[in-house]
Amino acid sequence: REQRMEWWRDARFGMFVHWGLYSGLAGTWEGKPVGERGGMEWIQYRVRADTDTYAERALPLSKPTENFAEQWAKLAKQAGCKYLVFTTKHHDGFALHDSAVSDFDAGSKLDRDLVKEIVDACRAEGLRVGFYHSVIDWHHDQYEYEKSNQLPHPLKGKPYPNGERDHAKYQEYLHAQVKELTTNYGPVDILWWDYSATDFQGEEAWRAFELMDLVRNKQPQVIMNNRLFRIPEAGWTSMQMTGVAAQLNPKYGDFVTPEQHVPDRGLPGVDWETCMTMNTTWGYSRHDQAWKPNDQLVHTLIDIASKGGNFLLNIGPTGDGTVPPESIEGMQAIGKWMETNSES
Ligand code: FUL
Repeated sequence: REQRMEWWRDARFGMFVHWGLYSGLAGTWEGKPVGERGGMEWIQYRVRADTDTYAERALPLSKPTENFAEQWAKLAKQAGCKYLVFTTKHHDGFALHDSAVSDFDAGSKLDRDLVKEIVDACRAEGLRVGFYHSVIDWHHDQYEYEKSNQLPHPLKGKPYPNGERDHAKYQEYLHAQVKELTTNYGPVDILWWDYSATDFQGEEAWRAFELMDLVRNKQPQVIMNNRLFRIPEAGWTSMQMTGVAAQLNPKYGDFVTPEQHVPDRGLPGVDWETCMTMNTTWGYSRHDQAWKPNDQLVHTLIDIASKGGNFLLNIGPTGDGTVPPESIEGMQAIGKWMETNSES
């Protein structure tokens, strides 16, 4: 473990990318803003749309340009990031790769393999690559929302449209897609799971240990976060982790992920990575203009690095993959600071 963590501990800074069908919708539903603030990658949930309606509206708006991936990778490189983590699938269930087990994927809907395009672009820039993969899946017809206790599903209170569900079938599907992702794209450096909400849910809801073994067998060097579990002894390592120092048992993952905040005194003895947005949403919204000033971003990086953590800073590109100008400027400001202050 010490050995495989080495590059990650040195890396300090990575770029997070949230891109999916929500990006095309841009925080807008039926011509109206869904809200000015907050995670617009959850827009399907926010408006309570079923998958067909959501996809029908989002798909025509979600078509990446030919060289979108190079732009992301170049930006990351320029900013001084050592790795890039992107959404292979978010909670809406749309897979960015060409999946043999799904027709709700980029292969079927866009005739593209976006995972391959992004991975290739990252490698060309010498970046390490991470897959954010949501175990929550609002689209799958056998996914039991009760298993991820945290959510009323988009059709809350209504019975499942097609009768009883068999969650084991969803688990098969989840494992099959993760197998594709860890088999067909060369080395995967990080598996960034998202997420479990209740204690010990990992096993029951996702067959989490088996899932981790599958990944570890295919990718012996991979580093995984611990979001397949929420376990008392690890603290609430996702979302709102407060000052409680997480005692991470390695069997639950390699690092913990404070979200949108920096632990006051760091987390001594634990590998951690703060992930953060530049405005208030992970997925693109044209309505969110609450951008953090560039110098604040630089200071956050310094703060995190001085406390021994990593910084995973998010961009939310538009439906065609374009990075918002404010995000480009923020990333470049960090890049400039790094250049001026690096030793070599
Ligand atoms: C959370 C998700 O629910 C958000 O949409 C986002 O992806 C964040 C990084 O993780 O758990």
